[in-house]
Formats: sequence, C-alpha cells, structure tokens
Amino acid sequence: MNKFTTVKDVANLKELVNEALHLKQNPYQYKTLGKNKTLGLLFLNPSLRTRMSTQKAAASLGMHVMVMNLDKEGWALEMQDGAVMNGSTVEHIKEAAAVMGQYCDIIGIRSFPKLQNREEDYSEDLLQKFISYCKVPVVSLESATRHPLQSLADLLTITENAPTGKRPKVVLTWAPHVKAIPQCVANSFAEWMGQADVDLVITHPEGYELADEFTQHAQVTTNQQEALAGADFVYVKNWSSYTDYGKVLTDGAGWMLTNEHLAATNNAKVMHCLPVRRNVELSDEILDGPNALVLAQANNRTYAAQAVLKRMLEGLEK
Ligand code: SN0
Repeated sequence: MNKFTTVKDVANLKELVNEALHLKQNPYQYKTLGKNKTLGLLFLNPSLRTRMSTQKAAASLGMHVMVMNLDKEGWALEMQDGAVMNGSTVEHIKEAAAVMGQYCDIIGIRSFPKLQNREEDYSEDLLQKFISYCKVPVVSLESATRHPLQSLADLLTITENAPTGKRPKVVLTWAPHVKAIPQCVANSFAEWMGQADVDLVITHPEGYELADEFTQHAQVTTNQQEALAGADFVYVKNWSSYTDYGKVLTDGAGWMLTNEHLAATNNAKVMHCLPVRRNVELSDEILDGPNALVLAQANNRTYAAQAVLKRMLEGLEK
C-alpha cells in the first residue's frame, strides 16, 4: 500500500479488517517490522485521537515518530504553481514535501477543508500535491473530503458489535452543531459502509445532501424517525451543507439523538467519531448510557492505524 486516502486505496477490505482485529489481539507481533523507519505526522489542524493512536500504532511496530504541527511551527506554505512568493507564504509545497520525504519513510498528513470554495476543497489539492512531491507512502489523517483511518476504526467497531446472523442496518444521522463542520467523516463513513456487508441509510434535514460519489450505495431520507426504525447502529455526525457549500442551514431542533429517538431502533449501538459537543450533537443520556460505542471506536483507531502502517512497511521492504 503506498497511499491510504480513501477506501479505494484498499485492495481487500475484509483482509485489512481481519488484520487490524488480529493486531488488536497481538499488538507486538511485528515489533521489529518498523525498526530504523521513521513516520512523520504533519498537522495543519488540531488532533487528539489521530495523533496519539497513530503514534502508539507506530511505536508498536518499532517505528520512530516525528510530529510536526505545520500550521503553528512550520513556514507558511505556498500551494500555487508559478507563484511569485512576495507575500505571506514562505516556502513552496514542492520543497517542503520533498524535504520531509527525505526525513521520513512514511508520512501522515492532516489538512481540513477551508469550507469556502467547494471545487478547491474537493480537488484535494494539498493532499495530492503532497503525495506527488514527497515521494514516500502517505496516510491521510483527515483531508479536505475524507477521514479514512476513522472509517476503518468504525468498520472494526461495527464488525465487533454486529448482531449475529443478520446483515446490520446502519444509520448515519446528521446532528446539530454550533458551527460549520467538514463533510469528511460523513463522506468517508458512507464510502466505507458502501463496501461493507451492511445496509446503510443516511438521514439529514433538507439541504444537507452529501456528494453522490459517497452515497450511491445508501438509501437517503429526510425523515429521521423512519430511518431509525430497526437500526442496529446509529452513527451520529454533524456536517455543513455540501450543496450550499460550507453553510449551516438550520439549528436542527429535534435532530439531537436522545433515548426517545432510540425507541424505534433495534436497541441500536450509538457511534460518534469524537470530539463530540455534549447536549448539542448528542445527549448525555446516550453518551453515558449502555449503548454508546464512542470509546470503543476511539480505541480501535490504534489498530486501524497499525494495520495501515504495517501494510506500508511491508511495501517498503520490496
Ligand atoms: C472535525 C470534523 O471533521 O468533524 C474532526 C473530527 C475528527 N471536527 C471538528 O472540527 C469539531 C470542532 C468543534 O468545534 O466541535
């Protein structure tokens, strides 16, 4: 594997899931695989789970890790080809990525969308340029449109908690928020569930339709109550509008999941990628209740990252 940016970069999803679940039981089985190999983790946005779980995963594989908060500690990066750099940007991504590629055997990078210009965000300009200039395998730590390590961890969590002998019904429900949030987690979750053995239903208020490329395998409805009927898993997430790009269109009154909403489900397990705004996106009673899987998801971030890094390290040896 020489890049991990979307489910499309995974040749065999079942094998990757099994590998991650195996690593969860045997985290130190490959503790020398990454000996003398360096992982660079580059952040242009905040991170808690992604940073700590990926660092832990790399350590369990024997890798050396360097973390760089590029937004705060690096030079301001120029992205534009042919730019006359007489303004605020200090170095071009051509040099910055190439230099970091010389220091690292694998690089992870996080860069959220700016939510100003849809074409720009959805072109994944920074991620693609970074991949082409750094010349080493790249793991997305959440890009402008996707969060694949989160989705792999979510799939592990669903696999571990699925009811036996039944194809699980998984509902992705929009939730309220106080500010404009990327579509990444929702896009990715839909994209990955589309390749898994689940029935996916997506529900959101009008105006929050996600891009077709992510939702083509899902049933989509604006009726949350109807969507929740018989659900085995409910994935809660806010996102800003894709059609009216980056806008918050409603306060979403009534959309925050409470125990009352769960009554129509099949005693559904409730998921969220975290960080979660309590009593805005998701109620205390659910987060503190027996059906919440949020900590299990966060725990699985480590094994998702470890499986991906292991594949990349194996690729380096060839
Ligand atoms: C990010 C998102 O894409 O939803 C990262 C999730 C892993 N979440 C936020 O930016 C939340 C910010 C907030 O103020 O709640």
